[in-house]
Amino acid sequence: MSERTLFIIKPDAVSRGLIGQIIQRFESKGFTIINLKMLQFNRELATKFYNVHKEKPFFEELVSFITSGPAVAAIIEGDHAIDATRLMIGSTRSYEAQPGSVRGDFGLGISANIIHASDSLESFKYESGVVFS
Ligand code: 3AN
Repeated sequence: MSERTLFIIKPDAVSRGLIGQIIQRFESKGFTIINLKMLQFNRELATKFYNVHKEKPFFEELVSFITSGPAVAAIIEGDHAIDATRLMIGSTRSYEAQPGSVRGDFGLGISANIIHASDSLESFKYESGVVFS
């Protein structure tokens, strides 16, 4: 079942020069890149993007981190893209993410955790609308 998902390479990964290595993993896995762009989140865009987390205690940290530097957004397509991508990015807390996953191989942080990916079709529709409109 071919579907699309969105991932965001976060400012920590961009500043560390990991864009190429991260995108390559998704290409090597067999996904097709449908859309790709570099962007700078401002507060307004970040607040909209992270709307589901607005009541969470870490919301401010989240907004402040995602706006701290440029990010890269990608829409990819392939079989089971949403679930496969979530598996490939690894657990939210990078220090406990499986080696072999993007977070497991490249990061240690929670807010600064290298990559975001939509966790459902509904999130994909919402998040890709926010980032690519
Ligand atoms: P994921 O990105 O793995 O789907 P979510 O949706 O639970 O994780 O959280 C969204 C983002 O919020 C995470 N990517 C992470 O950057 C941040 N986050 C989650 N939990 C915490 C926390 N306890 N402290 C700081 N930031 C957090």
